[in-house]
Amino acid sequence: MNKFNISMVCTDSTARFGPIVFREISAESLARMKAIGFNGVEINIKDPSDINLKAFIEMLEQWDMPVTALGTGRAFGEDGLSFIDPDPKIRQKAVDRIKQHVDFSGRVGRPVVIIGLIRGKIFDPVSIPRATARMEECLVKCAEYAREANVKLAIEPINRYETALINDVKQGLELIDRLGMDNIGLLLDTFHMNIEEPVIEESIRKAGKRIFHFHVADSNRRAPGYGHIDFLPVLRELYATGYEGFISGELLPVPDPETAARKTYDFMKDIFTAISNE
Ligand code: LER
Ligand code: MN
Repeated sequence: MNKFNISMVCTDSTARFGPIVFREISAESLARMKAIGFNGVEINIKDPSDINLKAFIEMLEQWDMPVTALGTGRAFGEDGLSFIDPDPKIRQKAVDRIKQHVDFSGRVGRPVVIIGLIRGKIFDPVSIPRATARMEECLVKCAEYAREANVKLAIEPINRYETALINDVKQGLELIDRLGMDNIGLLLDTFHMNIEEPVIEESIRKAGKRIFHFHVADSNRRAPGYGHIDFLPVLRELYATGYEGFISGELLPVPDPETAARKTYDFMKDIFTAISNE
């Protein structure tokens, strides 16, 4: 059995995206995570050029906290950049922003770069084929650039209430097959899977080695243990694929950030221990 690798998403105070516990990228946040037991940090930033890279790297080294993934959705949520925008200039800006994340990844240990809502929000079924073509064109540009930098991209299937583009593992795997690039895989998120997957464990098995990163939240997007997802078989299946990456908490800071973080760590650690002893 592998090591218990667990991280939490961390963003800055200007973020509009709700389900994040640590809302300041600071030594204090890293110290709080570390004290609970987390051994990595996932960073969600709008624009990598907002970050003082030298100070950031020093802080990570000081706390011995690797970056486990780079979230990119704020470029859509706050700057309106997406792979399916009708304006080709906006699509190019979205690709350029992902390239910046790839460069940033190259400086901080090559964590995966997440392709979440930057692919774009769409609900009208008639528009899906054209949107898919635009998304794929942008994805290929990003993946080619990332391949040169030895960085992986992780596409996250996102539930139908946020977009109609890539809702489940099946669609994610089909997309990856169509693009035929080795450095594109999946980020699976238990919150979305609980809504979209027929059987979560089966979908994890099918995704197998294509799982590049893993988000956890319970069915209500609270810390694991506060909802109805049965995490024991889910994690058992994840580890059975040979996954050695991080489990990363992306969830609501309720009832308060400290309790949500502790609950995530304690609950997942108990499950990891139970699986290790099987
Ligand atoms: C981001 O990782 C996520 O899970 C989505 O809900 C973003 O909209
Ligand atoms: Mn997620």
